[in-house]
Amino acid sequence: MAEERSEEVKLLGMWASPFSRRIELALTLKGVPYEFSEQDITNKSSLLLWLNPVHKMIPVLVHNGKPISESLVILEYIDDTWRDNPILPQDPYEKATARFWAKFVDEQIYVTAMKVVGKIGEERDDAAVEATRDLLKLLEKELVGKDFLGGKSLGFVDIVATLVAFWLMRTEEIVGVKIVPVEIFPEIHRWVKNLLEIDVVKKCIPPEDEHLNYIKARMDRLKIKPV
Ligand SMILES: N[C@@H](CCC(=O)N[C@@H](CS)C(=O)NCC(=O)O)C(=O)O
Repeated sequence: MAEERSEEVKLLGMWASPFSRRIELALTLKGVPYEFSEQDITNKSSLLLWLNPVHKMIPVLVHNGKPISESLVILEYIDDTWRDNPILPQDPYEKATARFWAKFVDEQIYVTAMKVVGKIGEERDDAAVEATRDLLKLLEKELVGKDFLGGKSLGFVDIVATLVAFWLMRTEEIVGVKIVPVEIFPEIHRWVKNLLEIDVVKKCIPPEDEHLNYIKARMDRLKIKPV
């Protein structure tokens, strides 16, 4: 009988972080057991600083003692290491396209939306609501005729864009403005419904009330006023 290799998979994360949640989603989708280590990002542990000395951020995945940082890099590592339920397409062009949209979500949508929700030392920027919508319109177009950004089933870009569905769209209530109104973004709303029909997704998103309280407390702490 083949001997089963014991693996250590540990995730340094934070329950309310969309970056951390996307890693939990990928691991759960692939059925990889892991240990979760909740981190206080306002008082970083020496373990986190040691494992991610460059960015000093969660998430960090530790696989058999080796740390991997940056959620997009971690997702690809997970897909390369545990081959069941692939999240990235095999075709090189489709794979490059998925990476392109994932970067767009993190480098454009998230960065712009943070100007609405606020970051330490930053004033809220009202024009950012419109700027965020302009970017979301590009994602809206990508969803026409598709159940998921990955096509017929949940894929890499969907996992990355859960940030829009379960962070950005949740903040609307607190920010006081509909950033993603259904009249302008019917495809995005249809996609969120599709996501919520997947048990693994439901299992891996932060509980709504606690999450809203967390975002609100953070905005209060940063003295960011609703729109
Ligand atoms: N580009 C990073 C972003 C991760 C990130 O923003 N993590 C936040 C929590 S949501 C963090 O650790 N913040 C601590 C800090 O900024 O010092 C990734 O994709 O992993």
